[in-house]
Amino acid sequence: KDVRKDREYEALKESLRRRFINAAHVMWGREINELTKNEVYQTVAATAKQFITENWIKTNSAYMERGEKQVYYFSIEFLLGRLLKSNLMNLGIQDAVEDVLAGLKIDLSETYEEEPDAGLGNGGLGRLAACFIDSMAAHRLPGHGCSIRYQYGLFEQKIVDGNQVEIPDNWLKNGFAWEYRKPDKAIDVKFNGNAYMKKMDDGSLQVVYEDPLTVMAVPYDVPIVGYHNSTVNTLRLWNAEVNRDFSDYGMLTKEQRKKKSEYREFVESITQFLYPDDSTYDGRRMRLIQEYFLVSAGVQSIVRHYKKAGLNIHDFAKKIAIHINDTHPALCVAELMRILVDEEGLEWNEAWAITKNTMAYTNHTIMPEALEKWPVEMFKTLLPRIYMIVDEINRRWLIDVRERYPENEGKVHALSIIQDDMVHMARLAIVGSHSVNGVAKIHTDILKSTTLHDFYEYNPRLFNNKTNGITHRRWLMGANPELSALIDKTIGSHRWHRHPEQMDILNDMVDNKPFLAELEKIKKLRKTALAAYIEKHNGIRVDPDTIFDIQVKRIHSYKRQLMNILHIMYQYHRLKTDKTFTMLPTTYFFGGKAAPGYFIAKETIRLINAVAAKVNADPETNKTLKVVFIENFGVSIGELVYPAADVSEQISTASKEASGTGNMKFMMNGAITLGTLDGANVEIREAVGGDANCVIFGLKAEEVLNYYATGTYSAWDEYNTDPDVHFVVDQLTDGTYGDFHSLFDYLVHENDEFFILKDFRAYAKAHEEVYRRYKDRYHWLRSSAVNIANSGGFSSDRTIEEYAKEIWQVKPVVIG
Ligand code: DL6
Repeated sequence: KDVRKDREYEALKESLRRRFINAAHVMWGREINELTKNEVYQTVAATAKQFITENWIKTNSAYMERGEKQVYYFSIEFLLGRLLKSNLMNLGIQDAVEDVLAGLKIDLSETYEEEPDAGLGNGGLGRLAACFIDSMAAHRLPGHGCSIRYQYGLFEQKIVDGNQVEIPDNWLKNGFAWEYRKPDKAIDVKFNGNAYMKKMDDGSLQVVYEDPLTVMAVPYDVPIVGYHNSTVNTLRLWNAEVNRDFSDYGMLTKEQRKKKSEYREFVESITQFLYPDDSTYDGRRMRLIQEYFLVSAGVQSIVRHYKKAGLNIHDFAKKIAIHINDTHPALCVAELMRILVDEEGLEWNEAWAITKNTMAYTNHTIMPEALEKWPVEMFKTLLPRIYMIVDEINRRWLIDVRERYPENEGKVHALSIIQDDMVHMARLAIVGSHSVNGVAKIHTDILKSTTLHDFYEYNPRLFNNKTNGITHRRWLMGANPELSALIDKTIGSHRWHRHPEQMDILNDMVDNKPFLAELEKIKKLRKTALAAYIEKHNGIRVDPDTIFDIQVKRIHSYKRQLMNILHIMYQYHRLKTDKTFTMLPTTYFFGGKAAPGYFIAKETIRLINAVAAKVNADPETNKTLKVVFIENFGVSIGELVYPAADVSEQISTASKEASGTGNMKFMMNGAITLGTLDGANVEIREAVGGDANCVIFGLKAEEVLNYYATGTYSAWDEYNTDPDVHFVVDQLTDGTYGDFHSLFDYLVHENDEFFILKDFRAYAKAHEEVYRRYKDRYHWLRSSAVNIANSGGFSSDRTIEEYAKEIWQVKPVVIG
């Protein structure tokens, strides 16, 4: 059997070698040894695509022929990162490609570095969407992504003199190796103009939509490869282009030319940036344009494909599920109604039943500023027909509400989709869906009891929880191959690759000293790799024998990077002034981007870098305490960072982090969570058997919500009652690190909206607890092993199975 396997492997290598050399000839007209590194990367991708496309074609025809229900996951963000490594892994040819390239004196791991991160998202929400499409393909589910092909991804972050500077992320400059442009599948999307109902001769009413501005949406399809199966699903990214009848300028007058070029400029701006500047009216309007562009192109193309398959429009909801990922694609509700009523001629009631049964919505935040709403005037001008539909949905909905709550205009106010001249997108998504879910147990509970309480009370059955997950293939098998190999060896099988919950077999090994020793070695290896990266990129030497305490995520006040750095300032002060103070040598890492217009977040970055500069330069203490800000944190750097952590900082103000997913990536790689009882931390704590294997501190969600409700929190009192807090906060203005009046005022005079001062003392104690545990090497490693063993439930494979069964009712389709 082994001989046969060897032969098969040799044959695979030979076929890969031929395909690779052939691809180089076709693409570049040159020999391999003449290619640049980037050309090598593109050639390896082209070689992989030869395997992928065969299965892609098979998958698409199977879906078309068998007519099984399909899911479309609409998300304005898909934070894919790089695809070469995961595609090779999913195809099962990673080792063979590595061997073939080595034979040609090419290093595959260097080749990976040539791929730009597809940064079509800004954080957890977009990365979740990327994990979900990976898991759908791995589970053979007919599930596709639908998003925008932004010309520029999330900005590249540079740190200049301690400050964040944003550089446009021109990720497409060398092309995107994985996309396929499909101009024949383009869709017209209409904006502006005039819409009204016209009475016809027979007395019926007909919609008229005059003088719209038409934009052509061209799909770029990206294959999404299933893990060791033949499924290849599709992520469809829409690009805005000038319309087909956009003729050349030759015959036009000056005025007409000007109009044409303004039109071109407008169209091209639609898919230019991931985040239009939302501090201006025009920026916000552009975001609404993007949302409708995505929704209209996506839903129209689904209906067109559906009809092409010969299916009956009345059965639409039996065959199609559309997922609304956060409020950005909420207009899917109105767009499907438009198509069903205006184009397919269905009665309103039937169209509404189909729409509701098709749509499902996920809420990802309770932060009020992220619950989108649009001024009626902006909405109506931009989307006149869609506004009429939303208005009618709301009119009918409020009839039901008033019937249910007679004489209760308070309820009408709380539930109305259009209220105070604003269109509320979450409300539209809820009213138009058959399922509303939160992303962690505590988050769903808060939605029910607080944020969406009125909707929950109206229809409790609508609400359900689906705790987030991450793909263990990227975040463990890909990012930490040594740990993955140790798990294979220890469990004695690869079955956990497909069934990550089987990692719980490792619970039998958590007291096994040789196993723990191997775990320790692997952690050291990963810490050394991160240290080498930091030395190269930051010029800072860090010692892998110190504790690696890491907080990487978007910089946001509620995530409380500020509390972390204040605590480091406190430790530094104690080290310098108090001979009795002891701590274990620690390297603190921060990484994350601040929104360009978010002043406090940018000030926090500036403070972290100011503290780092001072502390790292102090020979008296820098063996014990170092601080590193990792520039331009994103998916690929994350793959290096998560496996290297000893301590995972998850310190958001309780109730504010809907779930978090970084917490899961750290846990799966054996870091111990130091966190509040917020988001999925609560379930991580449960999974590892309570406080023995994580360190929990701080205010509970009920306490936080109670402070908000009663307005009884006083940061001023905290500042004045705890001398350590007082001292460290004063350092923001006394010149120790520079001038940070901004942060001082935010904490002391603007009442510290995320309870940093209140939780400071408990946070400091939690660090002492970490040191106490870390000193006991055996118990620390045991905890690390317990975290790994119980992380399988946080794989997005589990999450996706729940969505498939409980929300979408879709089943796997076996290809091949
Ligand atoms: O559900 C994915 C992710 C959660 O893990 C984070 O806790 C949550 O903050 C994030 N939500 C958003 C929504 N927009 N905002 N703010 O990004 O979703």
